[in-house]
Amino acid sequence: MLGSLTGTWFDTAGLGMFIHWDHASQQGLEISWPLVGGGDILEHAQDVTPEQYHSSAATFDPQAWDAPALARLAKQAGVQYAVLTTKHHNGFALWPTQLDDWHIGNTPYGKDIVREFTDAMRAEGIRPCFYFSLCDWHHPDYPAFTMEHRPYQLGVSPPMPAEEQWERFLHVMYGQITELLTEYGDIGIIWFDGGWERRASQWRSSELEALIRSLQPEILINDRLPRVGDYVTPEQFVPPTAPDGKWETCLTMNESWSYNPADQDWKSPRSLVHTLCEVVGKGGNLLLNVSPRGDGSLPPEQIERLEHIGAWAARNGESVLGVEPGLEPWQHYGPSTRRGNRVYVHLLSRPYESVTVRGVKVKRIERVTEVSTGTELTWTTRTGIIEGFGPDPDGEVTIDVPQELIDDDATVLAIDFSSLS
Ligand code: JFZ
Repeated sequence: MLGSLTGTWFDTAGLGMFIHWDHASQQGLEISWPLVGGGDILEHAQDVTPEQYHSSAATFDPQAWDAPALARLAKQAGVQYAVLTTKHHNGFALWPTQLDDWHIGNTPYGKDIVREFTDAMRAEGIRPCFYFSLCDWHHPDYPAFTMEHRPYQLGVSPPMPAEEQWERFLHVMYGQITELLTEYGDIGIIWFDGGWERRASQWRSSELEALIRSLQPEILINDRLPRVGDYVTPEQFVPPTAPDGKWETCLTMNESWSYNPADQDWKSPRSLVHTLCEVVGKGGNLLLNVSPRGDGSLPPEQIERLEHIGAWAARNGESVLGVEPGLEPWQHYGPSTRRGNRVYVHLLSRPYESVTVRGVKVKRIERVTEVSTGTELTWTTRTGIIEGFGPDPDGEVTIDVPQELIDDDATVLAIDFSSLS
């Protein structure tokens, strides 16, 4: 476990929304990676020159960007926090930073997207959070990535600029982080990325952490600033067993982070519901990504998926939002969660006729219900013959699940116990 923070809102948040967006969405390019040649890590990342990539900042004018509408869509899906790419590896800032001229204020749009985002999310009760890339492939003092630097080599630190250049870059970077953490109210998470290009000593990680905590004592810092981190961030993957401490899986709906019409490899809405159940059952959060188009609107495939999750959450959301992990994996063939004396079991396969949950205090079971309809279900219990004479035996409960109550996405059963301690 990296961090030592305990008991924060993050522990039971369940669902977050990631937003990857910049001016190059006008070109339908995956975010940042095309300018270094695509890279082998992202299947659908194109290969364009840095000049081509950066060129669309000049025409960025997302008139269909409607932050309040996005916040409402997020809210109905059950989203508790939202993370916006304030600045990705390509270096373009979605707020009018005073430390550099490469920002939204110098585009035809002109307005502060970070402000629109934080205001809109807060209005829906969603915690605004900031993604911030440490590496900056545009800033001359980083220095900027050019064709001469190709091929991009993952895991190889690019050459350091002269000392005074690096000092200037750190001044800009620390200044930008200070702007983000002083001008926009309370921020839930600062979600760093791109730290692999330099060492902790070069980022001055401890100094940066101290600055962040002085500006925002309650903020969470993810694990991608080398040697810092309150929680771990498995990417595009659900760990087979729960990581130690706080964690969050970030996941795209297709295989791209930003709007990329060449990528039609969509995950099914049902599989997204299943992933949400799996992640929350292991004590993590699902940070599900969306990718606005160049005009700011969301692609219909993404709206459809958020609405689908929202419809499921309207029926069953109490089992994934504001809950703790439930049973041990051997107790039930699927995810489970818990709130107080109520255990939720998620059925990610269709039961033939019944579902059995093992290793529970069977005499303390008061009631079993199907969550979306509130229908009370019948059940029987079994214990070892000798144990059954004891006052409080462990045993198994077999719950009858009528076919007509099977949910198209994931059926949820609630088992109420008189006590669970
Ligand atoms: C990083 C970003 O590069 C990506 O664009 C996106 O923002 C994601 C959430 O985070 O993803 C990475 C970064 C580095 C590696 C893989 C994915 N890597 O080193 O293999």
